[in-house]
Amino acid sequence: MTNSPLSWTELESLTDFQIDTVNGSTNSQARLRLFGHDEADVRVTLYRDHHAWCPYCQKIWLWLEEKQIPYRIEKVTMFCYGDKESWYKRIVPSGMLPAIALDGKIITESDDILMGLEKAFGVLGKGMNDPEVVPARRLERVLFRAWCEWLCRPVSSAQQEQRHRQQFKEVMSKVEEVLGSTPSPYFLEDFGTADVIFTPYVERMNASLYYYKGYSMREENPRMSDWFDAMESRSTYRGTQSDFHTHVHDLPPQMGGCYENGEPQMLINKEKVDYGSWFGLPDVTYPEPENSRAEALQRVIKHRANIIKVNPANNQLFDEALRCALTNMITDQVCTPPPDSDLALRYLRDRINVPRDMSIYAAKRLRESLEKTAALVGDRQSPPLTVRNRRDQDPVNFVSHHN
Ligand SMILES: N[C@@H](CCC(=O)N[C@@H](CS)C(=O)NCC(=O)O)C(=O)O
Repeated sequence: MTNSPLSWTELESLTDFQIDTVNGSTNSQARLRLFGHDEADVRVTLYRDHHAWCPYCQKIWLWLEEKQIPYRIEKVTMFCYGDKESWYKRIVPSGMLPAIALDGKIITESDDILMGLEKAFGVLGKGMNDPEVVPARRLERVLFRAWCEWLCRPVSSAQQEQRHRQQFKEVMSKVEEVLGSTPSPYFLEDFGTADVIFTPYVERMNASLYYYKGYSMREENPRMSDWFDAMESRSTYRGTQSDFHTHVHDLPPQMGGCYENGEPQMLINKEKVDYGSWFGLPDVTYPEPENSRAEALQRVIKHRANIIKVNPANNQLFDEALRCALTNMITDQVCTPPPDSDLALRYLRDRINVPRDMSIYAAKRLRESLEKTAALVGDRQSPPLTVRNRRDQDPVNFVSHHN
């Protein structure tokens, strides 16, 4: 039997999800992080991008969270999804991210930022210039280049594609060796700077190679898999962690293109990431928290006016369709949306952004209900997400104050 959708007020009564953005665990909504300190203790402002797509920003974000340094966050638009704020260009004329203000002094370049932070607050485990960290940093860049070579260059033959895959796998086996050289799952004996340095790009490699190349980095490399599991045991990492869907569609404009190889496994993986099921993808392995649905519901309710406004469908039609999907997500009842609302529901399904909007499992739950609800009235897919820019995600539609 089919039910009518709950009202917004009824939906609101079904979620009690809330977080303390300032003193609670790592989250992407915070504008201020205190870790129990006074606001007067804040010496650092981190300038990072609105969507948490910038890998170099993630590096600094994770470091500050691990060290529990009180800091402020100012969010800036990346060129690929909107216009750079003029106030930021006055501070950093190139517009590049990340940057920090440390005691009022601006530092750019993520490695220089980390060294500046180390000088002010001490190292995280072993520091940037430690003789054990330096080779790990170098290896990260070698892996990065092998990844770019494979993912971001069009090839003219299957042999060339094979060569790029082989080159990447060779570097990966060195990474496996380093990870296996200590009893801990981390790069060195203990968690530290080396792990923070590797985090942003291995997360993006795992997503993009699965989707564009049919290569499952986390599943094919046991030490890497242990490393991801260990990272996911840290609430700091969980708070910054993105998912496959977000990454595979945020990378093309940032990287200047990502190339599919069209192989059978790749086609299977792509289908899963784009159309579901999102459960069971090797983007996360810790168990789903009990409140994932409540989180998704609370986040949509909070931003519902803007979510409805930016959707191409008629507002009234989408309002009802969205409530149907949320009703289904939170009550498990089937709720048929208005006719022709399938495209509108899938438009949102394709634009949930992790961790900006919600955490990884909450996003999976929401995508699943949007898709299930859409499928009740149609099988139309909205046009593929654009690859040259993501102006469909311009934060001006969501942010009302100065930044
Ligand atoms: N070498 C720099 C690279 C930083 C970088 O490439 N930042 C990109 C984003 S990940 C950027 O700011 N691009 C300009 C933009 O997208 O607006 C660092 O380590 O900080």
